[in-house]
Amino acid sequence: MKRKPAFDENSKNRQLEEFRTDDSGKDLTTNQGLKVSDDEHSLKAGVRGPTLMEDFHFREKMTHFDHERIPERVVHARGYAAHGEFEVYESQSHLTKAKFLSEKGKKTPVFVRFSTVVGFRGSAETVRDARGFATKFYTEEGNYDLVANNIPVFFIQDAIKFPDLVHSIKPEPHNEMPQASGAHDTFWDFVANNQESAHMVMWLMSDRAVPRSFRMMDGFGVHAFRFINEEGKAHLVKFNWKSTLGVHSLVWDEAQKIAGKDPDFNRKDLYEAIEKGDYPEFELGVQIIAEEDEHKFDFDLLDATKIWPQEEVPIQMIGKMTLNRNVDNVFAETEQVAFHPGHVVPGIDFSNDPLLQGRLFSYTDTQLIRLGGPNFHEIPINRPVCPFHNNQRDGYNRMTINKGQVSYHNNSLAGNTPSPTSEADGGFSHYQEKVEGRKIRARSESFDDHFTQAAMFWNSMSDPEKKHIIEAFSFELGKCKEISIRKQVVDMFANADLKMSQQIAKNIGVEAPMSGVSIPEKTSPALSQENTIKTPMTRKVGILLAPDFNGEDLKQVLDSFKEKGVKHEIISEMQGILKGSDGTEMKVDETFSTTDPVLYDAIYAVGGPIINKKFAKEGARYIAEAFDHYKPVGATHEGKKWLHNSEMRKQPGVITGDDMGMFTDAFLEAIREHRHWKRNVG
Ligand code: HDD
Repeated sequence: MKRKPAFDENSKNRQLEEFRTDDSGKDLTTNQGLKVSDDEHSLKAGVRGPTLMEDFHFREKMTHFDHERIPERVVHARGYAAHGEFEVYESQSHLTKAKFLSEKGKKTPVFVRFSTVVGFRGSAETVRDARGFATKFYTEEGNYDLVANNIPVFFIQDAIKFPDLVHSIKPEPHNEMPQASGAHDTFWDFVANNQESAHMVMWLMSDRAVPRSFRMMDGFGVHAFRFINEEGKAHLVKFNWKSTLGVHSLVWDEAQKIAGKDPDFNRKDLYEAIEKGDYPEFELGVQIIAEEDEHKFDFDLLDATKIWPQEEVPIQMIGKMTLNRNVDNVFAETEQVAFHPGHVVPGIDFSNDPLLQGRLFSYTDTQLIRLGGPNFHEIPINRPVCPFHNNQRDGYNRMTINKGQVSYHNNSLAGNTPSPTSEADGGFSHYQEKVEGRKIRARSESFDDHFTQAAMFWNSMSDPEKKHIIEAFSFELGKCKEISIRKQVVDMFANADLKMSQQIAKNIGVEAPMSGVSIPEKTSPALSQENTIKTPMTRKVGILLAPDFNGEDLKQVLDSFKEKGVKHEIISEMQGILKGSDGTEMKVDETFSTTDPVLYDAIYAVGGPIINKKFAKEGARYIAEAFDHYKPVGATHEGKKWLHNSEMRKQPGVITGDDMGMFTDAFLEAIREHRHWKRNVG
């Protein structure tokens, strides 16, 4: 695939260029620069004799290889990243003095890493899990990291419980199973016995936890942060990334099958979209609450298990991020990037959210073991684009050659430099919030309500979304061996919705709860994916094509696809070129053995007059599977024969027809809809 020219004239890209190296076309050397004459054979005493210790080339090559791996991230090990830029719509200087937000049209280079949370580095990507959405802004005032997830709340309220949460959801220690999944006893035992998790678990059981694409999910900074403007006025702020493609998901059966058919499904989607120039875009929205309004809500703003419903606290869009360049080397960039919610710039500060406060310790600490010492900020991907100077020295892998005698403060030998900068001149100064209290290990009572927003989430879902949540709970709890755990969980979620928990109880064979706490009925329509942006842009259609197809008609459909930004792949029985009845030639992209209906957003069956039994069987399978996953199904020409029966043709999102103009319009509309939940899937 040919790489498109991307925006490359930005400060981070220029900096990275200094570190790039291209080995192709060069002489093979050792790391000492010595040209190597043979890379095939170790040095031996005789052709059949033992290898000699003297073979420095062998030793160097093997030693390097033996040390190629580093510890994977303790969470978010499986991830994929891309470069891009962020552009501000209007100056936000009334809210924050952060320079990268203070000028209309200002562009800042960014690096974004998406991830699953639970699975190991090699695990499948379409598992049920939260997704990480971490962004590093390389600003002129230093790196600002917005380390977000695609779910706006978290499992726990206090960071001290993070190791417990993660121990419970990771594979169980005695048998290291299951991989990349919460569907096991210890996780649900944790949930039932730590009921602050209720709201997050509702999200985790929803379609949000099986995103169709990293490009089609939102991101949330979760905590309340602070914006501080030049006058020193503070506002509490929550950050929201909104995908311009909307929020779309897989269905669970499909997600599980993709995990086997293409464990790289999400990264491939991101990589290919960027290579094709379909740059993913996310708008950055902020929710702002004046400090004096902190106590005006029926939830605590410092509680990370609560959203600020956008109907109550509207989201103001302040800029857009475009991801437009893939990495050159996944290890050097994606694996070595080190995010930290504590990487802030003047104008952005923390709240006292106890989850955030604990995170401020954990992230640097984890990089010390993962990246091998305190100099990870010197790794090219982590370097700020502005200069950095201080008296820190030495340590493993120090790259900088600090000149001079002085590495302490205060000093006279270097004129007391490097010297601090006053706040007025851009030095970071912590917001002087007045705090008082006793030292105490306790949580505010205002953190006690665990179910109002869990119930609000449920109440805000459409019927298909509710059905999926019940199915997800039933799957996950059905995998728990301990009946007592199943029972504790349904009793717990009776507090979110009694009928929901009764249905789950029935599905998993435990006694249904008879009552839950009574909660004021609230909804937030923005939570339902039914109300998301819908567009056919970048959707991928699998086209089933056989020899002697109608070339003219196909061309008409493909032209309309192109116009609407819909992608396609030609699927047939064998690789090579297919000839249409009018001589049109189409290259086959995939065969029935190299791809699968679960890997497409829609299936379009065209066929051709000459079809053998195997083709007909596969055609019917592709259609049936797409149909069962509520995807758009289009069929024209001989392709119509593979629709099971006339009943199927009447179902929503199943488009057939002989008038290609009408067919294409209807099919594109069906693709735009994403899934057709009203379909009768038997
Ligand atoms: Fe975390 C990684 C997001 C709570 C401790 N976290 C990590 C990543 C993301 C998040 C996106 C991957 C970054 C990357 O791609 O390299 N984490 C969150 C969000 C949280 C959250 C949105 C709740 C609001 N995390 C959280 C807590 C703690 C941690 C409460 C510990 C007190 N997180 C870590 C970590 C990781 C991490 C162990 C593992 C790898 C890393 O940091 O660099 O330090």
